[in-house]
Amino acid sequence: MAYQVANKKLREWVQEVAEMTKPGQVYWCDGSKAEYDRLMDAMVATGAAIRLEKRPNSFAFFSDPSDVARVEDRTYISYPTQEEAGPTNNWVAVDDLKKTMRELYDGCMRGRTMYVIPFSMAALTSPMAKYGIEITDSPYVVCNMHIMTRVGVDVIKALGTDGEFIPCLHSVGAPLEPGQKDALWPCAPIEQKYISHFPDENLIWSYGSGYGGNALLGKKCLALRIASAMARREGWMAEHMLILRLTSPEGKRYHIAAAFPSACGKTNLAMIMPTIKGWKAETLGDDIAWMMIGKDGRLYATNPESGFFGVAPGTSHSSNPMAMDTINENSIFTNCAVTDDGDIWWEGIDAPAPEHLIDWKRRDWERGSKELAAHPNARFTAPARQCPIISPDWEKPEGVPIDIFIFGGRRASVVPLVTESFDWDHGVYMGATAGSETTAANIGAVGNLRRDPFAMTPFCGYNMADYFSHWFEMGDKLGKNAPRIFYVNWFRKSPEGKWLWPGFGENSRVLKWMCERLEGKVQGRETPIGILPADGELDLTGLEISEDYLNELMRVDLDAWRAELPGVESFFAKFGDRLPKRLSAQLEALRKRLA
Ligand code: OXD
Ligand code: MN
Repeated sequence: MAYQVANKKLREWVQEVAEMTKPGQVYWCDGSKAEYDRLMDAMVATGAAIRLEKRPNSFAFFSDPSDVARVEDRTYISYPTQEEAGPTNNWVAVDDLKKTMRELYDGCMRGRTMYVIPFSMAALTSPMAKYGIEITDSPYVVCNMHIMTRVGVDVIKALGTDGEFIPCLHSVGAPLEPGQKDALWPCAPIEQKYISHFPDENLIWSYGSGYGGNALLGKKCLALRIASAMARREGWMAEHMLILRLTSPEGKRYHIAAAFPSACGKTNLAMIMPTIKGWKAETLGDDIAWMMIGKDGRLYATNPESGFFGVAPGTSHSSNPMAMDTINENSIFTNCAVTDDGDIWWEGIDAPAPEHLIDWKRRDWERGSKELAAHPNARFTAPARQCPIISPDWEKPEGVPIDIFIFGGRRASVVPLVTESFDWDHGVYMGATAGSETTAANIGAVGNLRRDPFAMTPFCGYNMADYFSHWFEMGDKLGKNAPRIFYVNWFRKSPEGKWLWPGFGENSRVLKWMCERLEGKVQGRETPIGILPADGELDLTGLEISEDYLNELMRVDLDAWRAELPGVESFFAKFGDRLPKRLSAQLEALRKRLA
């Protein structure tokens, strides 16, 4: 051990895990650049990583073809009873799940190094910070954690002799026998993968996958699943939301937190370049918001992460120039294609495909090939501080006060471009009934409509019905300080299947309307589903959009909305008596307004 660890519970837990997993050696991480460089050099030497000549200190990795995304079917929220996990989570009883996983963990790190990673979610000095210790046998995970979280000896110091930490155990589940050649991306077969959470103990056990949220346990496992359960107990919020600051030409600041399911352009919105004159945006977070009520009664948000783990395909200088500038250096690319001159490439990047690439399956790829060169869920891992529009306040310990919540999803029809809720309860209904057509970020069928309340379906660490109640309770506590709530759909299509709205930087027009609603500068138009922009309220200066498209974007198709009601009703029915009455009352009120 390169440093002293005064925390007895931590020392004992590490020893207990080492006895169970039987690694070749144990290494305590210090979070230093030297450590990062050493691990990367070693991975380049084995061929697991490729050093990219064109991007300083950047590396490409390729996963096993079976290990390319979060595995929701193998993700468990484990309580003594299934009722506590609720109908949207996979559940196995605590003792049974632990028994199964202990058998898998037994000797699973043989022949490998066991790394102990002390990390903080949120700036160490933030009142919202939570400390975690991830134990992993993957050096790739260590390097990603260096970027995504604050790793270092400072966390060990902050823990002192008896500070609380969240134990996060991870193994790729591929022990090495003496003399056995390691795989370039070791992992276990799908039926042995387990991403397990024990919220009563603030405990995470992950086995068998090395990819993203399955393995970088600070992100979805800690900062959402475990944190959401803690937040409910402690009266705060852990949400799957980006955080953005918008400044008006008059210099007034608005803070926006927005929840979208995976791959709905969340990172693009987080790094938006407004196309409307005089408005400026700053990024504070692209995926997760932790929010607490401040002394002034407002809701303050902080981004617990320190990096971006963004979807690469489709990212370009036109879709997200700020992301492109963020990933010029010190970045990790996973499942992107690699060019002959040592750069990365993916479908939808600015440059046309070169004649030859190494594709994400490490095969030669020729231009014109029918196969995708990059996996649709290929990712970049990049330090948040490298984002050119990162807010100077992104690490402010107390966070920023939220004015606006946005929910949304990917809907080709039915849902208009923007709708404001009538009040908090109606906003909670909007969040609770949010739906999206599925994409490649989650393993499963692509293109089905899935109800994804608050974009939290895969991330809520307790019964979702109780989570809805928690939203109502937070609204009651916030009272007149509660953020206003809006619902957006950037993805509506014409009957011919054409996008109606240009999206990206043009979404700033919609954000401006929201800010003007807060100021009472625009009246909006009341409809049965909420408040929409009245004619002429959306600033379309300089945008070419046909009248037909605009009308279709703003159309409230009452028949289509009525046709959605049975789906919402059966979705709500899943929660039985636990569903808050205030939510069923909202459904009834909507039914009446649509009648
Ligand atoms: C993500 C996700 O990776 O939500 O952020 O899937
Ligand atoms: Mn996400």
